[in-house]
Amino acid sequence: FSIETDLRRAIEKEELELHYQPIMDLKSGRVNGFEALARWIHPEQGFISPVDFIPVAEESGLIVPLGRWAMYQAAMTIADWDSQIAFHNMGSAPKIGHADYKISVNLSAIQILRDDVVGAVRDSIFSAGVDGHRLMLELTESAFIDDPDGTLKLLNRLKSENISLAMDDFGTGYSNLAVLQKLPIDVLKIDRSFVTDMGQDKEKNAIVSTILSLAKALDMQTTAEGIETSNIGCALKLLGCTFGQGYHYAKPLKSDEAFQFLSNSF
Ligand code: G
Ligand code: G
Ligand code: MN
Ligand code: NA
Repeated sequence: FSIETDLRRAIEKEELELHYQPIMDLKSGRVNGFEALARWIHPEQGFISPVDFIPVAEESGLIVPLGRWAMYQAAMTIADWDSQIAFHNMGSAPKIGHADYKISVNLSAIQILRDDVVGAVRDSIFSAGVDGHRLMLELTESAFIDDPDGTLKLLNRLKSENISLAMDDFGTGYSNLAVLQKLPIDVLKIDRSFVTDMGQDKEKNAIVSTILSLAKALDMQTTAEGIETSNIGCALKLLGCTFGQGYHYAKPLKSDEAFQFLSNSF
């Protein structure tokens, strides 16, 4: 069996689905949004992890249709959940959900080089009829290695479409602070390798505190990834981290479970 051949078919036949991991506003305790994570249920092989198929998609160029599919799916999900919430809240039953959550989609560095990302994003938000700021794109520092000027231009064009932007896995890559200062990034996502055991590890705790101060100086919000205990969540809230994501709140959820989670967060 070949991942590449089967992945081409999987994208056409809709064997892929997006799961959604809640991202919490640490101050209010409400859901701020969800990170969309691709899942592949292969008819014979069963579950295949994105850790295995995303690299193949990147090498083969299939990341372009896969990335477009993910953006479109995420935008349609926002439209679907919005209309379910609006419909429910017209009635007299207790209100559910809230109107301004975001869904974020991971963007691979190769997509930036090979696809017209602005065109793809425009198609998605236009088809779904949702405002650009509801869709967040997560990119990693590696996107700046091959073409820093092109990537900066792309981010500025996305921002002029009102798209929300996050820097993913921050702290693990090539952190050029001079470049970071120029980027129209809304959120810095602190990599989970620093967060998960910051309780037992003074150095990791210091790294997280430093990233939080840096983000504050640059007027960016922050998301800590990989929060697995309530103690770490509380500590991060006290340190001024804006958002939190991790198994302590929820793992990535199927679409209907994610909608339930949102409904319960009024
Ligand atoms: O849940 P987790 O095992 O899902 O994800 C593993 C990795 O796969 C993460 O680094 C995540 O960023 C990446 N990933 C998941 N879905 C997508 C996607 O739709 N596009 C890209 N480019 N990466 C994804
Ligand atoms: O690389 P990126 O940050 O896009 O990928 C997120 C990855 O982290 C996904 O594989 C997701 O399933 C995983 N993840 C999310 N929350 C936790 C957590 O609390 N602990 C661990 N170990 N992994 C997590
Ligand atoms: Mn991510
Ligand atoms: Na990450």
